[in-house]
Amino acid sequence: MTAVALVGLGNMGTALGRSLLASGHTVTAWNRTAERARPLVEAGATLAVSVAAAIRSADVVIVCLLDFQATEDAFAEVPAEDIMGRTVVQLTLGRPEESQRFQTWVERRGGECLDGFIKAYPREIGTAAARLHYSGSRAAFDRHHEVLSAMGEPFFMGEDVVLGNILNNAGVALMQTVIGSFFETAAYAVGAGVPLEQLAEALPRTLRIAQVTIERSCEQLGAPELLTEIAQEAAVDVHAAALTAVLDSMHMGDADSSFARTALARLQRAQRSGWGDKEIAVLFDTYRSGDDT
Ligand code: FVH
Repeated sequence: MTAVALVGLGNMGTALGRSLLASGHTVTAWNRTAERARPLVEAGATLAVSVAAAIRSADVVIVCLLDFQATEDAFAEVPAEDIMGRTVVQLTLGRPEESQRFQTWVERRGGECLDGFIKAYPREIGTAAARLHYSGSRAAFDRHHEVLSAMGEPFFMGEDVVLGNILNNAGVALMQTVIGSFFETAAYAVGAGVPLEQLAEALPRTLRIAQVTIERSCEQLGAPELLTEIAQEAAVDVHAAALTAVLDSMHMGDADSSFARTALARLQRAQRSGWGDKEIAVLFDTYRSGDDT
């Protein structure tokens, strides 16, 4: 059993607290709006009067606030000696430089820092569906494996906080783009009469094909000789012809098609570069150049 301080009791912080209590750890929690702590206190946590008081009661400090400005506000009054010898696990989402600055802040005060990324919704925390990626202090990760495991499967990415942060940002960008594209597609299909239940059943299956494409593209990008091979699954020309037909159909209705049009522009750019008979992984270079025409 470990004494944990939990800073931030929003939707995610509260879920983290519940999973820690369920695993037998003690939780002393702080939230800017004390009223919001009530559900976790009813579940067995102790409410601290300040961030510093919560930290002093614990070996491990878990932070889950809206952003790093909120972290700065919350930690402004914490004396350096309260951080000394403790592990601070920062689960707030932010920019790479913010993660790095926070790590430096903790280490200068004699603490160890882990920057973590939550790959789950609050309802999944503490279940097998939740995975949390960590970077920063390997020693802290190993020492507190039991606490970290209470929240979800812990996965260590490396000591470089910035790389962990960037990988997480890539995941967030991918997720938001996929979801945006889902709504665009749903607006088209529902507007054309497809029942929502059929949409809910069929579209997630397409994500499986997207997953295979991501895995295969990573494999090909890691072995550039594969990129020059003639496509064996689906060539850029095939993707472009399919999406052109889809867009013709989408344009018959009123729905927005900006995601699909952007995707087609990329495929056409690859065709202009002479890559029409290659696998879709060749698109990577069109994104690296930063020119989106
Ligand atoms: N919810 C999710 O599914 C995602 C999953 C992936 C990771 N995120 C990140 O987790 C962080 C917290 O997200 P959240 O969903 O818990 O957010 P809220 O429910 O809005 O709670 C926000 C907490 O932050 C406190 N807070 C905000 N500003 C300040 C401030 N200036 N000083 C001190 N605390 C502040 C807020 O306090 P209060 O409004 O209740 O007083 C909440 O405790 C986030 O980084 C996600 O990207 C979640």
